[in-house]
Order: sequence, then C-alpha cells, then structure tokens
Amino acid sequence: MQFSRFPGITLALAASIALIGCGQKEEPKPQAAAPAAPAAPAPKPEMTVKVGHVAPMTGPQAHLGKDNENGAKLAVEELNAQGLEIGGAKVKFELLAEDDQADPKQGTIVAQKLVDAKVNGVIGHLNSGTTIPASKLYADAGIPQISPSATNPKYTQQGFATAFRVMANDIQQGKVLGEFAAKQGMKTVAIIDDRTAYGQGLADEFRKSAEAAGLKVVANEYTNDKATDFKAILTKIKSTKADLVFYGGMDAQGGPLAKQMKELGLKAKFLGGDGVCTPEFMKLGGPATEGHYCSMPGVPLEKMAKGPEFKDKFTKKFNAEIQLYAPNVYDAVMVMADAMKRANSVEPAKYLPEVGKTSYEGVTARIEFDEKGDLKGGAISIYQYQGGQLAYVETLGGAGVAEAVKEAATATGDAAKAVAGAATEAAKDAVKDAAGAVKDAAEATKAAVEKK
Ligand code: ABU
Repeated sequence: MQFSRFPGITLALAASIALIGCGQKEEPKPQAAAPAAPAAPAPKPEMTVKVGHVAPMTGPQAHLGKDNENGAKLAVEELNAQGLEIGGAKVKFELLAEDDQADPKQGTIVAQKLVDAKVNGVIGHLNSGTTIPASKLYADAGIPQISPSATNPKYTQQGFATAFRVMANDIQQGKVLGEFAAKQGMKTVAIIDDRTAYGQGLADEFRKSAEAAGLKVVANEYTNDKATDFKAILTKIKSTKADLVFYGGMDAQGGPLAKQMKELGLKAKFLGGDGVCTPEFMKLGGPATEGHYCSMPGVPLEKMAKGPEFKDKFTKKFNAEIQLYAPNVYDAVMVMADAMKRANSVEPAKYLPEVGKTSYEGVTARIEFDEKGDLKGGAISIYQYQGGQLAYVETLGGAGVAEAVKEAATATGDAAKAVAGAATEAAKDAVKDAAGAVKDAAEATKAAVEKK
C-alpha cells in the first residue's frame, strides 16, 4: 500500500496541510515516539557442503554410472528440501560429479581433482578398480569416502580410517555363489574373469568356495572390460563340457558372453555376480539369458520397508528403471549427511568418527559398519533371469535377513495374539448368551409351573 508519493511527507503532515487549507490553525502536538520495530533476527549463515561423486559416465559402464549419479542427485535434492542446519548454519548440499571411465588411472586423476576442490566427502567410486587407488588420496587428505558398490575386499583392508562401503564384499558374495552352484547340482565349472579388481577378485573367491563345495574347475579363462567377442574362449570351454560358466565381470561383457554361449551351442548354465545382475545384461544377451543366475548384495528392494517408495520416486523422477546401485548410492549420501548431523559439523575431521558409529535405517539395509568400514551383516541374494525380469530365488546370510525374519515372526506372534484375543472375546460372549438363555428358560419354566 502506498501512502505518499513523497516518502518525506508523513500522514500527520498531510493532515496539517488539510486543516490549514480549511482556515483552522493547528496547535502543534507533541509527537509520540514511534515504537521501535522488533529487531529482525540475524539471518542464519549459509554453507555449501560439497559432495564428490565418481562413477564411469562414459564407456561401456556409462548406464551404471548414470544410475549411480541419479541416486546421488535424488538424495541431495531431498536433503536440500529438508532445510538442514548444521553447526548453526543453513546447509546446501552440492554434488561435484566426476567421470572416471572405470579406469584406475583416470580414477586417481579425478580423485585428486576432488581433493583439490576440498570436498567434504566422496561417494564412490563405482568400480573396485578405481575405488582402491583413489582411496589412498582421500585417506591422505582425511576425506571420508563411502563406496556404494565397490565390492573387492581390499578396499577396506588397507587400514584407511576414511574408507567405508554400504554393501557386502566379494568374500561374502563369492562364497555364496560357490555354495549356490553346488546346491544346484553343478559338478564342473569353467571360470572367466575380466582381469579387473572386481572381476578377478570375485572369480577367485568363487573358485575357493566352489572347490570347497566339491566342484571341479575345468577351465580358467580371461578377457577384459572392453571386450565384445568371446568366441575363442567359449570354444575352448565348450570342449570341457562344463556344467557351469562362471563370469567375474560386468554386464557390458556378460550379456554378449551369454548370447555367444547360446550361439556356440554351450549347454552350460551361466552364473555371475552383481556386475551382471542388471536389466542391461538381459537387453544385451536377449533370450540367451533365460534361466541363468546372478547374485546381488542385499535383499530385493521390494522386501525392504522403504524399497517400493524409493523405486517409485526414482522411476518417476528420472523416467528410468533402476539399473543396479542407485539405492545404495542414495543410502551412502544419506549416511554421510546423518554423520554430519550427529557431529554437528561438515568438517571431515569432525564428522569422520561419526561415520564409523552409523546406525542408519536405509533403503537397502540397516547400515552399520565394522571396524574396517565394511557393512555389518551384509546379505547376498540370488536371482534368475526369467522373461526379461530378475526373479528372486533366495537370500543368504546377513543381519538384514535375520531382522526381516524377526519382524515376520513378531508380526505372526501379534496376529496369533489377536486371534486368541478375538477367540476369548467370542467365547465370553457365547457364555454370556448361554447364561442369558438358561435364565430365560428358567423363567419360562417357573411361569409354566405357576400357570399350572
Ligand atoms: N560390485 C561390482 C561392480 C563394482 C566393482 O566392485 O567393481
């Protein structure tokens, strides 16, 4: 509302001018001092929290890198919407996203870039082959690092206080895969790996477990994470008549490998780890993937309390299905923010100890870390490729499973109690009704006797 065109002329002065205009003299009146306006609270200082994110955004694994980055974007957007205050300042999370091309050398180059940018923390990298060399740079700079997906055990075995991961490692995954192969009645296996830290590491763990479970390894073959033609090694494997082909590597190679197995007429089943447990594997391998198996750390998203909601949010926001690790990346960002909140500081040295004390109910699991920075009680689930979908087979190990079983048991117990309670109430009503009927009958008898 505008009272005067001339800001210097007050309403009182305007009224005086009006009275003078009417021939009246106006006695000057003492002006009451205007009450002082309450002092506006000082605005909260604002602070930007820089979260580094690294994954391959180009090359054969770009679809997985995008999936990871989207998981991080979703978490950052939600944190910013919460309007968090940490250490007395309003914080705004900012994602500094880098592409390491799944290449160990490039991984250290972008890690140094993030260290130089003084990021408050790092989520990544996606691959073990990049995460492990980069972890030394973050450790030297004291920057907390949470990998959502690097599963090679070495990452957390180096003794870096800054290194954490939010999924089970390949010692656990390889063991489960070897035992699963034996349970499926497999007697002989040919093992192929892509010579990356992940592929080779998982194949080694699988080999130990499979042999311990009684399988005979009839071939060991190698490829790389850029290969597209596997016919030479598959031809050698065909001659072994192996029951099973185990592949340690990612979906970009696993899909074509499964397709070429069928083209060459191999009868063996295919089994792989999380790197091939993706929609992309089925897209690349087509119908040749039908009936084969893979594993994934954790329990299926549908079985987690917050899983379906996350899936819905993610697919709506990005108009894309989850490829693999987006929920783990989302959890990793939330775990980092949770530690900052508890420390009431975003300074790496101050909130790092809180990361280790995390107990956070995430989308993928209850996240708690052991002394090395590994997820406590990580579960592994087995899936079968069926009609272009990943059909859940079973989950092995992990506190998550124990907790889910406990919750189910509690729910069953509660339901049983409710049934018993209802039965008791019904019984009480029946007794009451019967008593009423007895009383009525007695009264009717008495009346009949009296009438006689
Ligand atoms: N966990 C499989 C893919 C990422 C990696 O460890 O290299």
